[in-house]
Amino acid sequence: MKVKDHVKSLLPEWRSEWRALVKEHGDKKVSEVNVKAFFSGMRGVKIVPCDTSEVPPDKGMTVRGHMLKDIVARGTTPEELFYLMITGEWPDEEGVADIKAQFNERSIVPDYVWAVLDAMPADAHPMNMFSMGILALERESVFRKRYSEGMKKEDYWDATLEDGMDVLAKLPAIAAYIYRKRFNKGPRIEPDPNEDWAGNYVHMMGLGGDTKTFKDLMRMYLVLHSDHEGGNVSAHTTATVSSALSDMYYALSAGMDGLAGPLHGLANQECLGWVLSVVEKFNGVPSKKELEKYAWDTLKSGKVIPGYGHAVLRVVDPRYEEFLKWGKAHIKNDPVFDTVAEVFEVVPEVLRQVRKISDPWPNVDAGSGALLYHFGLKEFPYYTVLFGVSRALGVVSQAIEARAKGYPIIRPKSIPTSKLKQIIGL
Ligand code: CMX
Repeated sequence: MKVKDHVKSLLPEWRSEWRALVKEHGDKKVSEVNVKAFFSGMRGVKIVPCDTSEVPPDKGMTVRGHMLKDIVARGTTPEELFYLMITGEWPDEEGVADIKAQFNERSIVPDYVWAVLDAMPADAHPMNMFSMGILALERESVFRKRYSEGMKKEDYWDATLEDGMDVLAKLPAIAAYIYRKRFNKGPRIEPDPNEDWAGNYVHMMGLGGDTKTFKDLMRMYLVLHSDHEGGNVSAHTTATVSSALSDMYYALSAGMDGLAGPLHGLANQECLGWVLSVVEKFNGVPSKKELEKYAWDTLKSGKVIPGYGHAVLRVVDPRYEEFLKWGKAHIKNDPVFDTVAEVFEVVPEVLRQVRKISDPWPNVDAGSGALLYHFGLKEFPYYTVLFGVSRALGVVSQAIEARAKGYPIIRPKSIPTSKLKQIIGL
C-alpha cells in the first residue's frame, strides 16, 4: 500500500486512542519529577509520546518493536525503515516502490538553495551549511501555503507528509553538494534516477574506490542513525518546533542545529579526532597500557571521551555493535579501525572507575567514523551531516505522526529556583 493511503487508514484509530486515554485515565501518573531530575535536563522523566522507536536502557533502540540487530540482519533499506517508522508496518512491494518513486520525483533542489550555499564562507561548518540549506528550502513548504489558505486541522498531516517527503528527497543532494563544495571536490554531481536514496547520496558525493561496498555501508549507516525515541535533543527540538505548526523545514533545521552539538551528533566527528590523535601519538595501534593512560590523561584534562556514555543507555549501544561487526567483516589491517576495536576493550573499564559516569559503554558515535575514514571519507567535520541525513528520517516520521494524531503544542512549565525551594519546603 502507498504510504499516504496507509497513514489515511490509520487516522481514525490514531486520533481516538490518545484522546480516550486522556479522557478515561487523565489523572493517572506516568512519571515523577524529583529535584535531581529537575536540575538534570529532565533526565528519565517521561514527558512526551513517541511511537516510531523506543530506547530501553538495558536493550538499546527498537523500531516499532523490532530489535535493531533483526532490522540490520534483514538488510532493511532507509526507504523501508521510513515506511515502518511512519506506519508501524513493513512496506509491501507497492509501499517500497512508492517511497522510492517519490524520493526520486521530488529530488530536484531549486537553484536558489545552491546560491545560498555558494554564498557561505569557505570555512563554514558543514552542519551550519546543512541547516541553512534546509531552511532556505522553506519557501517550498506546502504546509505553510495551505495553512495560509485556511487548511483544516484534520488535514495538517497530509501537508506535513508532503513537506516531509519533499525535504527527505532533497537531503542527499544538498548534503552531497556541501561535501563537494566545502572540501573542494569539484562541481556538483546530478542525481542518478536509477539509484536508491543511499546509493544516490554516495553517487553525488563522487567518492572513488569501492563505492559498491560503501553504498552498502551507507544503507546500514542511514538506518542505524535514523531515530532514537523522542527525548533526545534533535528529536525533541524538531517535535517542539513542529508542534507550534512551524512547517517541516523550520522544524528539521532546528533539530539539525541541536544535532550539531558536541554532546549529541557532533560526537562522531570528535570521536574520530580522538582516535586519530591516539594513532598519531603511538604511531599506530597502541598497547592496552598506553591506551589506558591516554584515556586517563584525557579525563584528567577535563575533557570527555567522545563516543562513550549515554543519557539513557546502560549497555553497549546495539548501533555500535552493528558497526563493529560490519568493520570486522570488511576491514583488515587498518590501524584506525583496529584502534577503535581496542578502545572498546580498554575505555569502559577506565570510565567504570569514574563514579559520576552513569554509562561506561560506547554509543553510536564510537565506531562509525573509522568505517567512513577507511573508505576515503576522511573529512571528519562532515560526519555529522551524514548523521543528520539519517536522523531526518526519524524526526520527520515523528512530526508526521504527531500532526496526524493531532497532538497539541508542546509547552511544559518552568519555575524560578525560589519557587522550587518553596515547593520542597525550604
Ligand atoms: N567521558 C568523560 N566524562 C563523561 C563521559 C565520557 N564519555 N560520559 C559522562 N561523563 C561525565 C559527564 O560529563 C558528567 O560530568 P559532570 O557531572 O562533571 O558534568 C558525569 O559524567 C555524569 O554524566 P552521565 O550522567 O553519565 O551522562 P549524561 O546523561 O549527563 O550525558 C552524554 C550523556 C552522552 C552527554 C555523556 O555521556 C557524554 O558527554 N559523552 C561523550 C560525548 C558523546 O559521546 N556524545 C554522543 C551521545 C550520543 C548522541 O547523542 O549522539
